[in-house]
Amino acid sequence: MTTSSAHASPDALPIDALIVGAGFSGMYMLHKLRGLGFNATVLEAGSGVGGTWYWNRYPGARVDIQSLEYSFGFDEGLEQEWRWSERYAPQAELERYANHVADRFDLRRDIRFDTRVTAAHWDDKAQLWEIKTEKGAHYRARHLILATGCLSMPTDVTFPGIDTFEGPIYRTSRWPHEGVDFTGKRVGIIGTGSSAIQSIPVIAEQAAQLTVFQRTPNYSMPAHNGPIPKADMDAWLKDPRAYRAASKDTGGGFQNDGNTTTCATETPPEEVRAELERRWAWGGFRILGAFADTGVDTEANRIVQEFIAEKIREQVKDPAVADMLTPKDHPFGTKRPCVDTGYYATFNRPNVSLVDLRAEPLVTFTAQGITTKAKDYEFDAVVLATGFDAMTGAIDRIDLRGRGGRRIKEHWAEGPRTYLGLMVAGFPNMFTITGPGSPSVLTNMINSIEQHVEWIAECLVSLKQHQQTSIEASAEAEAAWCQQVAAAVTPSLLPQANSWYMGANVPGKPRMFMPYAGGLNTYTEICRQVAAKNYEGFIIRQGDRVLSDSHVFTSHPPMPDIPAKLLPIIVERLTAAGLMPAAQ
Ligand code: NA7
Repeated sequence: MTTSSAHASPDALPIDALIVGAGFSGMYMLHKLRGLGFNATVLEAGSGVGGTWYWNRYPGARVDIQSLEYSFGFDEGLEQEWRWSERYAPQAELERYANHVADRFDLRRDIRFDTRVTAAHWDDKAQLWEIKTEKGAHYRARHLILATGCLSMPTDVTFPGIDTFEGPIYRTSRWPHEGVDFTGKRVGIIGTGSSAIQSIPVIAEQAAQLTVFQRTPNYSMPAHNGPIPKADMDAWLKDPRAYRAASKDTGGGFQNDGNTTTCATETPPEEVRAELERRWAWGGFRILGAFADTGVDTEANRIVQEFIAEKIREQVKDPAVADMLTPKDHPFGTKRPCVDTGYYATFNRPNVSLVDLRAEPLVTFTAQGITTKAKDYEFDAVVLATGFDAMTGAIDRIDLRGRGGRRIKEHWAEGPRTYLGLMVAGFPNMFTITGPGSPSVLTNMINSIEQHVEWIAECLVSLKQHQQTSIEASAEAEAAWCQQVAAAVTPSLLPQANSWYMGANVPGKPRMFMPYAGGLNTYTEICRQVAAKNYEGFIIRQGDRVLSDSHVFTSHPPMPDIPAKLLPIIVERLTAAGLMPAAQ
């Protein structure tokens, strides 16, 4: 291993780590490794840093976790010199923040922009990864770190006749850098997920006419964006370290006033109502944590569903439109809820209309617009807000081969299998940051990223100190972890929705709940235990020689406190899924 931070170039001597992606995870990974004396290079497909916040520059794009917490905590100087302008920072501010981080830590000299990785093959003889880029460059690295993002690869969704449309078609996730002026234009938008829900109110203010094509309505809560709440700002200013520690010590990786003891179904209705109102008024995700049973018990969940349906009716004047906007096919919180600014009220505007694609399916694009079973619509421009091949999409598209040439796509044919969401059996020295099997998208991503980066860095230091050349998840530990991932989600209502968490939005993608639903705090403790037990469940080698081959995974999270009412439901679901031995 080399210890200098020398400028790495293609075809040069092997580097310690090749990092794919210069979003928040790739940037912090680079900074962390450099500080520990490793040399690392980042390859980034885009022309700038920021990942999600580089690509998703559609109108209205902003973060849905309060910026005070959705920001790096690894450097106190950085923390002190940056002030967010509002509760939920817009994309441009987040991109500025990413650039500020890159400048402050002089990251760019080790990032190659406009460089897409197309292949990475493990060379068992050399104990190295051989990496190729779209432009034909070639790198060799001891470790391959996939910082490729969970929502970075748009789905391949297309529509009949789409090429015949004569106007421009914009994808929210690939928005032009120069922006788009919709003034006076007739615009159609397909999709009503988070990207659409954020962009619709902004596009509606500009466009002459906006037609929203909805297949499935989503739950959305008001952001109530504005200045950072005084109580949060004061707590943070008093002791940023303590504030961050408190955020990290939660299931979601952010402070959400989560209630883990009181059940909505055991609380007087007027008190339930008051609590939901209080959280709705606070805004964002806070309503998710109102009661301990809404994520598990159908009846409790229905109380929140009805509360939100009422809020939609209050905001949307036309009862038929309000009804169309009300979700009916999935429990609240089983798809990632949206956080909006004026979404529902936008449908009161005379220039906005809603089309229910279930009632009148889209038949084809035409030169002038879109034809549904009911009508021809004419547009000057169309926006596709149709989502992502989440969690595995960016990894799947790399020709990734591990030991014996085994392809990742083969290994993941029935769904992504990992150990701790960090490593994959048969793919030595390859790490995923916020990969499938880790809490990632169910949490504040930045806190999850910091935890992963720090765990990986510590692991690389340990290998170096002991002159070990490779680490790899054992197949047994991977299988055991997959069981824990399944066991963490099965008691909840989460598997009941056709969500991107389940891979359900991509035709042919295996159905499997991909993130770990046991909570960031629990997960962090498991990862800590695994490392402390000499990397339990990992096979560590020095060249061909196996130095440590713990195949087992014995670390278990502490049992959370669960209200007694929920225990029978949980046991029944785990038993039905074969994840708990049936009672004798
Ligand atoms: P989402 O949440 O996956 O939303 C995609 C939307 O596009 C959703 O409403 C889909 O309807 C719709 N869609 C997808 N394909 C089609 C077709 N073929 N026809 C009609 N409508 C379609 O992606 P976003 O980018 O909005 O948000 C992703 C995450 O980013 C979000 O959860 C936040 O965490 C941030 P469907 O529901 O499939 O019927």
